[in-house]
Amino acid sequence: MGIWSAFLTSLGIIKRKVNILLVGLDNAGKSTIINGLKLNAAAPTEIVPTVGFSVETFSTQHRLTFTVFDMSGQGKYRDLWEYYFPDVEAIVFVIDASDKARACVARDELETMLENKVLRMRKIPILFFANKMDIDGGMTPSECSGALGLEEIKDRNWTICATNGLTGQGVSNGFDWLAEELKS
Ligand SMILES: Nc1nc2c(ncn2[C@@H]2O[C@H](COP(=O)(O)OP(=O)(O)OP(=O)(O)O)[C@@H](O)[C@H]2O)c(=O)[nH]1
Ligand SMILES: [Mg+2]
Repeated sequence: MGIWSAFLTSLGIIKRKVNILLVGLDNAGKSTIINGLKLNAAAPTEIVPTVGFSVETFSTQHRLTFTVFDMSGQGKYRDLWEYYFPDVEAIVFVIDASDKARACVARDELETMLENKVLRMRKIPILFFANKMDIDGGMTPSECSGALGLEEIKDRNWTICATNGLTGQGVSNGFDWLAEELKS
């Protein structure tokens, strides 16, 4: 960012742009959550499994413009996630709270991610969404946290919020937290 842009951003005249990486297993609800944040989301869009990745941009009331790299969670595409680690300021990791059977797979993917050389050097925050809170019998955020071993993450800031991707409930709480983290 040039000096002039930095000055205008500091005055709140232009919004600061931040890159966010959106990851999690396939079917977790990543694209659904992001679609709900887009301005034109009033028109229902059919969400299909993401192939590779897609890029979405949206603004919030936090004077930030988020560019979100919405990654596919399918096994064959998960290797793509790491290519974005050097260029993002935060990670959003979506957990399907109703999918207890695959919580261990999500934990493995999270551990692999946290062991990555670039991420070990970059202490960027991670926002976890315990999504599909509307489904009965699903895990609570604290159960998700236990299943994925989140309490073991000591080297960076993180939080977990319960969300409903279909209604957007809980999503703004998460982005409020992220905006606070990104202030500095
Ligand atoms: N009941 C319920 N269904 C949800 C919720 N969020 C997403 N879904 C559904 O979950 C399915 C998968 O959603 P996607 O947004 O495509 O999931 P994704 O994480 O982007 O999946 P990939 O692109 O394959 O990695 C869709 O049928 C959504 O309608 C939720 O909070 N509750
Ligand atoms: Mg998707």
